[in-house]
Amino acid sequence: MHRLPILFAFLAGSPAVADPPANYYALVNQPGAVLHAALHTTIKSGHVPFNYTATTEQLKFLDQDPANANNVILIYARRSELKTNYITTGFGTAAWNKEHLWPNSLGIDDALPAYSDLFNLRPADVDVNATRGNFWFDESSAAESRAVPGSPEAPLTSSDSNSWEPPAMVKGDIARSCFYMDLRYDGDPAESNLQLTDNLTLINGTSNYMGKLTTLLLWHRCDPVSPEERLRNDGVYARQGNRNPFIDNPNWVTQIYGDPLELKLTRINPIQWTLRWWAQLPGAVPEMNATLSGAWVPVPGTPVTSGAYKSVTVTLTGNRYFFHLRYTPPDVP
Ligand SMILES: [Ca+2]
Ligand SMILES: [Ca+2]
Repeated sequence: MHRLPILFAFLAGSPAVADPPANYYALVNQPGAVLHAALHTTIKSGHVPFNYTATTEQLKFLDQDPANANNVILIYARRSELKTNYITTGFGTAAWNKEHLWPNSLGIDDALPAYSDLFNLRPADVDVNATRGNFWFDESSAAESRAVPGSPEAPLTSSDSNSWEPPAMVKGDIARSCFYMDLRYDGDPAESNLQLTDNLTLINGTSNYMGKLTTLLLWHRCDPVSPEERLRNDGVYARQGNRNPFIDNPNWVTQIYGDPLELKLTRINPIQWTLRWWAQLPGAVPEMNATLSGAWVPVPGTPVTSGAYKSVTVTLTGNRYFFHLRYTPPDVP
């Protein structure tokens, strides 16, 4: 089992690829600016959408195999495939088409500019694309008929009866694309208000919801921004005129959506404290470091769920305690 101390994950600054223009995020720094609104306005202005057909040629550039200019890298299969094997209908072992990371049927519905937004499009194997369908992103659950791999042609994926789990090396990229879509599309005239949620019952073909928010926040931490992702951000900016702020400044994710590994301590009397954390963390019960020895142990007691949080009451006497929450990703795939 691999254990990833996400709490301490360091969002390293990558070697500069091409930083955003000096004034690109100027609205954020204006007096009284609200981050979400300022970023929404910033990334909407200058966005000139392609027509959908034209995006194919854009992806051939943006997702080109760095080792072979004749090929693109397929997002879930992680296969280098000939650019010429692009198809618009039908199936084929080698064929690829365009995947909407935020599924078209979940609030995009063929409408520009969201339908052709290059931040949301990736080359994908046609069969894998069909298998992913419009599932939301989440960790695959054994209780919901987990399949490993999610598709025979995508060995690093898994799926279950309602969700899709991509390869680890693109989990963060995909999460940041979803954060971008939520931020970019806020219900302005002729545009949907796309919304990420943990309430999976809201996600259907007649709403604009997509998930799962808490899992995507963890994936953002597990798979930090890479130089390749920053290059792609620059490439999209050069083509459709706007940027993904969550690639330029990964800390904005927490500032807008909160910290999924937040652990809140509330003192209720001289020796008793309540520990509170997000209820929607996937997988098993989180662990915390609550001992002077530094050992990681399961959260003590039986957590009580209330709204968006779980909590336990602990008794602490005589020592200093350090509490950190750790989330351990499942072993699959
Ligand atoms: Ca990545
Ligand atoms: Ca939105």
